[in-house]
Amino acid sequence: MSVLEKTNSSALIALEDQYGAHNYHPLPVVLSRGEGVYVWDVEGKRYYDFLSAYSAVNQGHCHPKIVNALVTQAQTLTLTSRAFYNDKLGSYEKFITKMFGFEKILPMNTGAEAVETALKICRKWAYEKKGLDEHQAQIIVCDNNFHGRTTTIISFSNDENARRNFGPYTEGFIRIPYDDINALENVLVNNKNIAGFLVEPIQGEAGVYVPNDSYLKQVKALCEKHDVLFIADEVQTGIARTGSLLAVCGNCSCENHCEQQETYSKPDILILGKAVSGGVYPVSAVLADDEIMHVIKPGQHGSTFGGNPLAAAVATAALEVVYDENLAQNAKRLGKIFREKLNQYIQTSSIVKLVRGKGLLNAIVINDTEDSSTAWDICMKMAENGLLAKPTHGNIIRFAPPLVMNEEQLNECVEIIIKSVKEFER
Ligand code: IF1
Repeated sequence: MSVLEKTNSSALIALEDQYGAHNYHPLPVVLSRGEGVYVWDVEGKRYYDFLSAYSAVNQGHCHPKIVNALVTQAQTLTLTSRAFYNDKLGSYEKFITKMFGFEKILPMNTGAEAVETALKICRKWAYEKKGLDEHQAQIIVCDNNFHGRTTTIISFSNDENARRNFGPYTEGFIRIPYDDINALENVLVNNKNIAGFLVEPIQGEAGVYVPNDSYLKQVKALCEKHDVLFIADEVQTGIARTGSLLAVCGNCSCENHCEQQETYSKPDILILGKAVSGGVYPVSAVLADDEIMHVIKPGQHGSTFGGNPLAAAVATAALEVVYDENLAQNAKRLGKIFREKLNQYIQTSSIVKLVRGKGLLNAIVINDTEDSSTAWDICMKMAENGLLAKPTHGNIIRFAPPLVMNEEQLNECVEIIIKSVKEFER
């Protein structure tokens, strides 16, 4: 590119503004390079990435092992469709099922597709195994859920901005309060047509809500008792983000699947996305044991790209990195330090109300109204100071750096965050 062709941030933002649909409101930063915990904008300014593409880049930007797998496989074979076998899918399927302790995987591409897949499997299971009457199956979901943006998924959202004027909506969902085991039991006892319960082990978009320690254990027990499938959406919380391999692992921070752990609440259906590929390529997965997965027969579900050899090679490498670099343990350790340091600051702060989260999925709540611009303004200030994060709602800021961060970097980041927030103290 010649010097004359080089464009700056504002010109690139103007391009997107003119030619792209306005379905996002990004921070005005134009990124052109990433490495590990860092990204650089087109002017060459370096930032710590505290969003990690919504927890997709857990392994860090452009991880050499993952990129190498991508390049090598891209030069060999990328896509065959599932009309034929390919030589990468089977070994990936073996690897990921062993890693997470399930008998089968159904490979897809995006998180929303994987959620849709789980809903279809759940309904079919309910009719063919549980014996519900046709068209009667109901799936329980939670208030303030976020599971993606398809027409069915937004049908059971209560975020008016996400769902208004996209109707008519898909039927068959019952919404209950999150982290409320009595509400779940109440529906299960009074409704015989329940097929499953779809839940985020920690609610991300809602503002990083960590449920009661015993919630998921109780959910599992209740689902078992009422012959209902426990479906965990770990698209955002999975792959070491919360300091364990999965959020349903509870307080165990080993990178292995260890079912014997007392804190483990094994879902009947596990939904993964985002960091399955380290953010290098869209890869999602639905995992379940045979008796559930067997309800899907040829022609009943699939996707042109799902399970392609490029995805299989990339995902295998990305999941290996979780073991290679002890990402769960690192997330657990650094997350504790992060919350400790911010809690210390909060003691004397009038602008930050609290910090909450698990592992390296955290959020601070700003002492202002939901419709205020304070969180946005703080994010702009942090960007100026070299750290990128995005508000979720007007008064909550989510912090989710790549899990390959070290303690020294984390300390520097905490300093940037506190220094930025301080300018808003009243
Ligand atoms: C956007 C939040 C994150 C998810 C869970 C499924 C999906 C997601 C638990 C769908 C996706 C995203 C998508 C992103 C914003 C975002 C998000 F702010 F909404 F909460 F991650 F933090 N289940 N989450 O969190 O996965 O189809 O997108 O691959 O821009 O909509 P997808």
